[in-house]
Order: sequence, then C-alpha cells, then structure tokens
Amino acid sequence: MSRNLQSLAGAIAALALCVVLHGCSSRVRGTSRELPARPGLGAPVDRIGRALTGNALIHPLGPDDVSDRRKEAYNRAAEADWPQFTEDLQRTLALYDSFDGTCGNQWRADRNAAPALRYRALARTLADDRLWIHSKLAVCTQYLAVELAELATPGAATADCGGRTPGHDAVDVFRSLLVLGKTAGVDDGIAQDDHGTSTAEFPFLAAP
Ligand SMILES: [Ca+2]
Ligand SMILES: [Ca+2]
Repeated sequence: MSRNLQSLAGAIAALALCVVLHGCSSRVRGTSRELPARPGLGAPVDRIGRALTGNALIHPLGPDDVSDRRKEAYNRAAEADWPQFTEDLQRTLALYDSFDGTCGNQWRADRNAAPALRYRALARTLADDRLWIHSKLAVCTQYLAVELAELATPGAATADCGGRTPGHDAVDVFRSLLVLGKTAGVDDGIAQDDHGTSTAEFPFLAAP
C-alpha cells in the first residue's frame, strides 16, 4: 500500500472512530427504500455538479443495497426533484460536523437552531446541485469561490471565477467546509492527480 493510501486509510479510520464518539444530531428521518424506475432515453443518469455531494452525503452508512438505490435516485433526479434530497443531505452533514469533535462549526451550520434545522441551510445549498461560475472573471483560484463569496464565508476569495479547475483539491476543500467550516484543514493525503493536468489546453485532463 502506498504512503498516500495508508494516510487516507488512517484518516478514514480516525474519522470513523470520531463518528462513534461524536455524533451531531439533526434528528431527521431517513428516506431510502424507493427503487427508481429504469431511465428512458435522454433521462438524466448521473450528476456532474459539485464534487462529492452524492458519494459522500447520500446514505454513506446504509446497507449497500439501500445506499446504492438512494444514490442512483439522486443521480437520476430531474432538477425539479432535487429538493427531495435535502433531508438525506442534512442528516449526513450532522455526521461530518462531528468529525472534529465540535458540533456547529460546519459551513452554514446554525448553532442556535433546533437540531432538526441546524444543517438545513447547507443541505438546501447542496441540494441545488449547480456549481456556480462567474464567467466575466478570468482568475480562478478557489473551488466554490462564487458560493463562498455569496454566502459571506470567511476565507472566500474575492473577484474569483469559482467553479473547479483540474488543479483544485476539491475534496479537501469540501470536507474541510463540512468538518471545520473552513476551506482547509482536512486533508485526504492526496494532493494532486498522478497525471499532469492543464487549465489552458483542451481536454485539460491527461489521458488515462
Ligand atoms: Ca465540526
Ligand atoms: Ca486532497
């Protein structure tokens, strides 16, 4: 096992232990049993919005069959149906907030709200699964910069186009926001792709 994978495995094990020790409560009931119908031609079958939302936040701890069905429903959902996943998201947001042993410091968490409402604001933001880009700006240094600036998040870059370039460590940014409410601080041990990427030359990603 490489040093990076060992580091990642260690981090996941530590986070799992934290889950057991520090569960933040959102007191939201689950919804997960529905089996999505086979999609028709032209129907959505996957997402390409913000990184990790589906895989990290939709039923991460459920039995495989239940978790997979709910993820599939999430991936297939038409935009009008996105809000129905808000409760799935806020339940898992409570879990991530607990990983540092401090509940209520997650991005957009409301410490003073009732447990059922504490993570609702971010859950609604994430359920609206669009990665915003300011097309008139040519400086793109921060993942989620448009959302972070719009929501007056400490550490948000100013005059940044946002979105996600191949060079952004989107996973670290996202998990740091969920655990600490900051854009850095949670590191999965993988800093960059094994292959070179470009922000200037199409197709931007290296050949597999
Ligand atoms: Ca926290
Ligand atoms: Ca990383």
